[in-house]
Amino acid sequence: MARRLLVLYTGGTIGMDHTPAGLAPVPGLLPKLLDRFRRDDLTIDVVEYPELIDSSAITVAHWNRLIDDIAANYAAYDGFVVIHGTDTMAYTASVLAFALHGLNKPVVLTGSQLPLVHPRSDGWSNLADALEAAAQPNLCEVVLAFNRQLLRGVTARKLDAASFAGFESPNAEPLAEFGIDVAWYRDRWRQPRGEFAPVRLDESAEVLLFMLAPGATAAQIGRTLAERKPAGAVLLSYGNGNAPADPALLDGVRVASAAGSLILNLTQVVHGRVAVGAYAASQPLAQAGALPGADMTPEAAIAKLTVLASQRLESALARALLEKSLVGEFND
Ligand code: ASN
Repeated sequence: MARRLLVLYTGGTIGMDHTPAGLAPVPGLLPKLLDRFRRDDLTIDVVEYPELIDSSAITVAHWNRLIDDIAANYAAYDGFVVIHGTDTMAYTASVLAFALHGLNKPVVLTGSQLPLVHPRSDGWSNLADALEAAAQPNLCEVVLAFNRQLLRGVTARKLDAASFAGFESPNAEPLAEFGIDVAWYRDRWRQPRGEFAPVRLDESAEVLLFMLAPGATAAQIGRTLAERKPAGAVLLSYGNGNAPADPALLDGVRVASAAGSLILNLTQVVHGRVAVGAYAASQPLAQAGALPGADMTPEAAIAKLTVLASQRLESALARALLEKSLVGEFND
């Protein structure tokens, strides 16, 4: 029987064309171009979103629409392809991975660096690989198909805006590589867990991202944390999770944590992990209440905090879940 795939088209460069203001999405263009992929063993339905966006404009409301569309069509399809701009694709992939509890089918995000209408577009191969992955019977996670690689959504980052190799998983291996033959690394794929039970996001939950820098930044981060007491915050510290023992920073982490804020300490370095205790300079943040985020990507951390905050869990449970790998976000 033919595999049934649903393509949700949200926007991005892949379906753009030149307009007087620069590249912009053109309604109707991409669904027509997708005709090229029709074949007997695949049924492909396409939903073009009413407002096609450059993914830099993505909001929590857009994420809820994707979650709702996948949930509403979950039983009717074998796999899903989300066509998305590259700028925030890693964030959306991460949000879907944490929100789609018990996912038992592939959800594959893709897009391109050059539009399909460009003669050298990378979009054709990305789409071909995404459709191939979405038709895999034993893939039950959110992944990203790009530049002939299949990456786990929660480990992928946009690291290059100037080449076709837009995405990498800095701390993880790919789940497949597409060549003349496809190398499906099935031993790296996650096993299905539990019943499908998607979580809708709380659009009012405040989740913030801060990056440390020498100078006035540390104290400013502390003051903002103390004032806002956000539902969640990611702090990109140095190296293996080190930070200055700045009294305003530590006080902000302490005050916000005591008020229930979930604060994750991640490193601003692309490769490697937060390891509390590797350096003495990692201890004060931990003692003030920040939890170590290991080698999670910042995108995955924002997504995990957004989904946990939306579930309104008791604080001890939320903190325990933050320290556990839920969908492959930690890599050792
Ligand atoms: N600005 C575009 C977007 O994220 C970039 C792309 O898709 N290559 O929508």
